[in-house]
Amino acid sequence: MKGDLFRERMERIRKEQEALLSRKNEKLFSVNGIYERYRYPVVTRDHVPLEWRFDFDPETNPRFLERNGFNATFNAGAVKWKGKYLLVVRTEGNDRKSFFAVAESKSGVDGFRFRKRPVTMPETGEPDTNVYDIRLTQHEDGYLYGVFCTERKDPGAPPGDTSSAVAAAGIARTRDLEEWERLPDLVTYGGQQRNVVLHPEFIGGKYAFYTRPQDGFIETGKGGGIAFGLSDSIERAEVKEEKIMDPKTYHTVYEVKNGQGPPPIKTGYGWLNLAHGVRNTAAGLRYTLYMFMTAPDDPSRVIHRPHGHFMAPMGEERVGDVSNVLFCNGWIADEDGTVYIYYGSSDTRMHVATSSVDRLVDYCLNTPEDGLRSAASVQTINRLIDRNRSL
Ligand code: M1P
Repeated sequence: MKGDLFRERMERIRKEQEALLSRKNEKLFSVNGIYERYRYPVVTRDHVPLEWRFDFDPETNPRFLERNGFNATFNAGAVKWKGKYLLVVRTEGNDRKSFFAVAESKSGVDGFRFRKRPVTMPETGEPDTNVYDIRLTQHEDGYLYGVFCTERKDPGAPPGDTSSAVAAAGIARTRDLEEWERLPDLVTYGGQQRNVVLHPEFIGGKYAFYTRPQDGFIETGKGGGIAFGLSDSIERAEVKEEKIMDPKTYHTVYEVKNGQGPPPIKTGYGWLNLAHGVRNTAAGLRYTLYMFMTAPDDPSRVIHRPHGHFMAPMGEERVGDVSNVLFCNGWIADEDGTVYIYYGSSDTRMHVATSSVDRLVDYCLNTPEDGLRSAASVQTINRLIDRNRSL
């Protein structure tokens, strides 16, 4: 009897997961024309391999119960690797701990399957409590780098405070996406760090980082804004000076805080940057994605700043563990100019949208800037109407 239960449940769960993993995705028509969303998320917690979740021994698990549950799969770094689209997914267990796990696909829009085991990320002398939100950079020095947030309990927290944490940028590198070499965490002097990204090229012979100095774990305080800084070394990375290149700004989509997304994409017009901006609302924080372009010869100088959000949560994206959040730390620019934008929704699941380098350049060059006042927005609309009426 018990053997039947084991077999029935196992077969059903395996079959349902296989149907999910082999489901084709469908590109949706886009009214704005700038990018296309897809019908289904590309990685969800239901994609996590059954071997990581169930004890397959009928003796020790006769009811085929899940032993190790997963809560969410989101905020993935991305890279094209040996012809496949790879996501290094923030995979979060029911125990709240997240770790990195590689999921690969041949198409980039469906068929993502996790590798056999999660990434074993080495630690420094100061163990990480939680690691997340990795940005992958194929650096011109020949390594693939992962820069991620490492979170540890705040040693200065008063007794009874079991929540305060300290965030810093962990750095690791690999040549094969199997074995990772952990390097010392990035040293900065502007407070805590999340959303740190390594620029793919040397700048004046130095490693360049996008940082986000902030006073506390959640609040940026007098910090905030995407900053840029240089380091002589990557083995002992240290940014002595962080220059704010994209400040948080009153009454924009990045009024409360912002953070660089994936490493920027190089184009003939400048570097395409994708970031997240955060504003406050009566319903809590709202995270949207926005873009800007930096100068070809100086990635710390913003030359085009389209107004408002580029993508905001829609439909089921709006709801999850932390609702009303879009977050992107991975995109892939393919050889044919297609750009795969991988984004997490509401700290719960991963999606893809596709665009092209040309369309994203067009968006950055031709979307009006934020005039920072309602009257300026009306003027912008009237200019467009006037042009259209003169046609
Ligand atoms: O919960 C929303 C996001 O919050 C943090 O981002 P930021 O540091 O910009 O506030 C991160 O924890 C991120 O993973 C999360 O999606």
